[in-house]
Amino acid sequence: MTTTTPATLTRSTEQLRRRAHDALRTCGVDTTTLPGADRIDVRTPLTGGTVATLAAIGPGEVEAAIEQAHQAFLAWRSVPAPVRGQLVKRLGELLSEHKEHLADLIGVEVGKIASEALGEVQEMIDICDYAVGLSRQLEGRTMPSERPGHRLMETWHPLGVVAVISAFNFPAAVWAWNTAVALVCGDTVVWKPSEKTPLVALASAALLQRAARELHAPEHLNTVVVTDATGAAPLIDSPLVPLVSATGSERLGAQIAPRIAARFGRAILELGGNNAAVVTPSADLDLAVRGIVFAAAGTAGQRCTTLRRLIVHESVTDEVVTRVAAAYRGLQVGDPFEAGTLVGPLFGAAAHQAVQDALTEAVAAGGTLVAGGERVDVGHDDAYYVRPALVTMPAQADVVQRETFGPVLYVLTYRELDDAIALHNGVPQGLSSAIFTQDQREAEVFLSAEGSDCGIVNVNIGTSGAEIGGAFGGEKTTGGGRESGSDAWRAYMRRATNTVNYSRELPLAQGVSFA
Ligand code: UN1
Repeated sequence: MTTTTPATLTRSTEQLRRRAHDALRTCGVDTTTLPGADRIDVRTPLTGGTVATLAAIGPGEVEAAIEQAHQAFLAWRSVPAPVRGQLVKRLGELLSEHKEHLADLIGVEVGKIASEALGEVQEMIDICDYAVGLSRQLEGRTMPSERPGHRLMETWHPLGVVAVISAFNFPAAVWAWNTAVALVCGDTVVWKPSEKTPLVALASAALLQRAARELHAPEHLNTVVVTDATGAAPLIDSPLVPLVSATGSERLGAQIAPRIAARFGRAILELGGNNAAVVTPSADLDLAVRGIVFAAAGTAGQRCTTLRRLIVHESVTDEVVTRVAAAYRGLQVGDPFEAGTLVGPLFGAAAHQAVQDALTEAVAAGGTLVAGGERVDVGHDDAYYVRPALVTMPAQADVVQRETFGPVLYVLTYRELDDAIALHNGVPQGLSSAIFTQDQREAEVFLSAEGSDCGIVNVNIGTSGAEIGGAFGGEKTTGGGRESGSDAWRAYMRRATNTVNYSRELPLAQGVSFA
């Protein structure tokens, strides 16, 4: 692809490095004190330059961290849940206080625009609020016993050490969803952030540590392990880790799920998405276009919930394509710290190559590149900025079946809603989905059992930007896990069914007599 719109980035790697280190120090992190010998360079996608060098740890140290977390669990599980909630309350306050510092780190490490980086931190604050309330609502049921003088009930107990494995694109919020809930549930956490984005992880963990110290909570409730896949092996394999909550690619899920299953561990998997929106003839197109552009081009297409497929009724396809293409041409691509920028960098050379390969494959399959796809030169060879791409496709193609983690939106057309739903569900993944319509029948069909097969099904909003109050996750190769709100907390606890006999008899269930 050709290069376009030279817009030299005035910010230097050195300025970004200083910005990151200031934020880290303010959050209480000393980056020189991590153990281990292997060094990891943290690069900013803004320039491609190195902003920090950290020590990586190996499997032995990860195992030690799990052991410490297990010891912490043995103390933490006996602290009353509402008291555990107080720790999460303090964490939420500290996150609010340091909102801008954390957002700065996300900006430097991931390349999110300021508003989205602040939004990610807000999501962390929101889940803390949610978890504080939850700490007084970890309720079990009481069911009628079939036997006289008996009570049948369920109690929920802390589970143990939770391994949280998070991806580069939400380097802090996904940890917070898991950890705020895990902590009030009485669990402890060992967190492996992407080794490419460990800085905001260290800062967030330092804030939690400060909260724990202030409230005299046990040590080692949450430990960050900066390590690679080899180092992280004990998180997958250790019997001291009853739950692994992992966010990443479908490939990652396929590697770790059988290992966790082999030891009868639990997994919450949040893997690939290939999210689609159906646009029907009755859709409010002003609203639909705004929703589509944010969902497809926001975060430079690097959310698991990013809109990747548009399934448009043939009567409105031309108009939708024209309007989305026009909106794409108006998007400011470049320095994410610059006011007005809506699309920051891709996360490195591999991400850029994946986008270019997908576009080549789409065109070879008969697709037409209507807008975008070209690299934007900002004066740094190792920084990869692209204009969001819009591609019309004559029919289904292999490339449309895959998640390409960048701003590529494929457009397919349909005639009957049933065909749209078949196209929609005809991919391996099942995370998020949307329909734009003003026809209640169409909306209800999409929401029904015969409609979208995804974990998130929206009407008249895009596929991304879910609130923390709902359960978050998806079906099929997305992995089936649920995190965040609603009753997702139950996965972080173990259930005990209790039958209590308060009579003087011993009636057996099912009327069995044994005498
Ligand atoms: C992710 O990309 O892994 O719904 C998480 C959203 C955000 C979370 C995305 N609340 O887009």
